[in-house]
Amino acid sequence: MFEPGRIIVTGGAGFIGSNFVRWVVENTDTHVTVLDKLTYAGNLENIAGLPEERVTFALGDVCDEGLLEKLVPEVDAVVHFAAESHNDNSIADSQPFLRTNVGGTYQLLETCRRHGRRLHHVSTDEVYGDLALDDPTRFTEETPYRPSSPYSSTKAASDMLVRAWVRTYGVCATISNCSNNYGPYQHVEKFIPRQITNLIDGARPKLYGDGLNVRDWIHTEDHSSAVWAILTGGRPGETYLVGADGERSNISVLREILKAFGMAEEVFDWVRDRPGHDRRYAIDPTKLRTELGWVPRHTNFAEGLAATIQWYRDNEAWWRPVKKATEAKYAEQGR
Ligand code: NAD
Ligand code: TDX
Repeated sequence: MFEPGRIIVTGGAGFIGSNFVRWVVENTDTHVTVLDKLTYAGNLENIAGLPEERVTFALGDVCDEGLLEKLVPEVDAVVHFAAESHNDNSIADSQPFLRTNVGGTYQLLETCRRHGRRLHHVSTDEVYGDLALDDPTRFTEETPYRPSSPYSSTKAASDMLVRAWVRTYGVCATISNCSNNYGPYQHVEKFIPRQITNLIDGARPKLYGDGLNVRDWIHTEDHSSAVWAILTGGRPGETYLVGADGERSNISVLREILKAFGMAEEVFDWVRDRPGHDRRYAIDPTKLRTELGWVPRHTNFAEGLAATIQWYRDNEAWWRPVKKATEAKYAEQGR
């Protein structure tokens, strides 16, 4: 068992990173240094109120070699969430995705190599491309990489760098590839928060294409416990898939949200499909469950969704400042 006293969490002011930081503070004694550039997706509010003796904030870029040289030697491990994370943005402008997702992971690997520090690299199931709706199989750790979007191709590239640095330089690293997260603090550009906040605003939800695309939903708190299990108990050099058997079509998720708002199920707009839109993602989490004994806690999607809707109702001050600009960007894309 690896028991880190101090870790860096890159991207710890973003959606999943901040939920992970909160999980670490609540469930362990480990000290966290959040390293975050505070892009449009980062928000210090996400980690506000956490005890100062447990969490330190460092404003900076994962591509900044000099900064990593200062921070990394002071900790036992780095948990790497920082990324450009939104597919639609990657289609509009892929450059920041190449820079942060590929270049940032490279700098971290090099720094961890020089100082013999452990790295956990957080990645996505999107590196495996998509499955047909009627395909009985799910992604496993053996599925070949077949990314479709600029975003997923940069995440695939970053995974490949990690694997190469493990094999060639013996860097002590693990990788997790997780399915779609939902929960509090998710940016309103993403599917579930966008529809919830549209409805709060009296605007119509927007569904891409035919709405039959399937995503495999996991509550972000279950992703946090999985990352901790892999960081502390995973075998160096190994990849673990993270998922909670949460496959649902977009239209069925949207109908659940509409129902929660007491709206009729056809009150939404069909909008232009995303170019290259992946059809279906599905994770087989057997390795994580059997090897590390991980089990998800949020297995009732309806309950998790209801709590998430309530969170957006209660925290309008958190999302309101970015809602208008997010919708303006979508309007430009015809979505
Ligand atoms: P997010 O966009 O909400 O947050 C990203 C964070 O990284 C922000 O705080 C941002 O400021 C920071 N960041 C961006 N570029 C940076 C840079 N160059 N240097 C330092 N910080 C930088 O993303 P998220 O949805 O929380 O995703 C976090 C990680 O999890 C990503 O690596 C993503 O690929 C992965 N992931 C996400 C999902 C999902 O459903 N959202 C699923 C599987 C994997
Ligand atoms: O308004 C919308 N309407 C709609 O139908 C939006 C924003 C999305 N969609 C569809 C597209 C997808 O099929 O909903 C699905 C989910 O979309 P996103 O929230 O953009 O997520 P996705 O593209 O599936 O990627 C997410 O999961 C994997 C994260 O953003 C990635 O960071 C992660 O790697």
